[in-house]
Amino acid sequence: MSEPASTLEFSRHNISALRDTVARLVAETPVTDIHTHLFSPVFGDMLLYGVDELLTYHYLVAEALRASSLPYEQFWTMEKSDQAAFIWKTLFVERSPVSEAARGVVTALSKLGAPVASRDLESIRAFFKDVPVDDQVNAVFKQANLKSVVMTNDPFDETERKVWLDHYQPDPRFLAALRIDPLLLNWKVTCGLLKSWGYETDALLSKKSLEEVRRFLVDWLFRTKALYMAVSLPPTFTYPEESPTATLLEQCVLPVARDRNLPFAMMIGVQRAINPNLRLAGDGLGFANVRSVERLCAKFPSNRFMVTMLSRENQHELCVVARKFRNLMVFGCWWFLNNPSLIEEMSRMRFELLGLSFIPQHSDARVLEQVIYKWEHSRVILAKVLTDKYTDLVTAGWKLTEADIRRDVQKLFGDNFWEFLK
Ligand code: FIX
Ligand code: ZN
Repeated sequence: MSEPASTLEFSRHNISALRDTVARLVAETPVTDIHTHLFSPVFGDMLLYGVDELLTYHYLVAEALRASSLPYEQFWTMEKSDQAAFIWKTLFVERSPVSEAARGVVTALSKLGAPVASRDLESIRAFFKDVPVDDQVNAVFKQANLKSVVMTNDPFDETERKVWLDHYQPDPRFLAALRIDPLLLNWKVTCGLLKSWGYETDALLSKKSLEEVRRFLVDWLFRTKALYMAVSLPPTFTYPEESPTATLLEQCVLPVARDRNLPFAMMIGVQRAINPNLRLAGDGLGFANVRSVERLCAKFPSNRFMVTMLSRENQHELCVVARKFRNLMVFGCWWFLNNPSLIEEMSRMRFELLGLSFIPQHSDARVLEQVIYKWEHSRVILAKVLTDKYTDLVTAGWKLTEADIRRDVQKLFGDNFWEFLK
């Protein structure tokens, strides 16, 4: 029998009780993590986990190579375990791991009970040795208090494609999203690939070609049961424009999304490979054009758009556009914004402009154990900001109950997402 909801009412006279209740409910409420690069165990080695994967996360690769004079090429010739040892030495032994990604490793390892205070990588490795992947998934999901995660599923990735075609088995903890960057951003190459898979496509985007792209999308949405389609777009993304991207968006992606009642997620602002020597760690960001988002929301009112942007300077304008278009759901503090100072700034602005009608965070986790720190760190900040907003509210004379807070947090941590999918 679950505890009856507390009848405790909050006012300006019991703010400390309010703070404690918000912190407890934010910690207790399971999360649907709507964008990750995790994979269910059926995808085999595509699911990254363990301390060496945590240490060789591309965020830490960039930070470690910046803090050292090791030649890039020498790093890339190292075995992963040697790369991890180099990063541990550089960022955790020779200096304090104060960056968000480095502190995250400490949080994740500590929460799982690993001897991180020893600063001894070998004893940390020993702690995780031979832990079965399913046990690790269970332990991590429990520790992070996750209901489910949404994967990033790329039908153009040969390894992943094979799993979907040969032996995929659903796992309710790992839901799918269909990622279509190569279709939208590299049509010249992708049209040949689709043709090799039996779709009658050509470079000129003929009527038949567009029909076949729609068939491809329907095939893969059916195969993956994807909750949404997604793309990561450069800062230069503009709509409308005369381009294969705009044509494919208008003629294929958005019509199929409408027909299948699916949102389309746009992650806008990544400047790929500004330092190619860093490989996956070499991406940067740029200020993007929010008017393009506005125009898509206005022109396609029957489509729903989930949008996150990478530049801090785009955030306020994006919130204002979201105020005007209820088919726009703002989500997450993406990548270089996933730092306490910016999560706090963005969340305050979003509560003040959008109330509770946004999705405050996603993890973007690439390594299983990262969800522990990405959600632990964000929950602390969201609880702090939400407490401040509730304090302002009760100070203005509103009466707030625990049931109100529970409802609001459930919206932020999953209900807003699931409602937006309906
Ligand atoms: O496009 C994306 O999904 C980005 O999140 C990734 O490309 C990026 O490497 C990442 O994982 C950022 O957190
Ligand atoms: Zn991502």
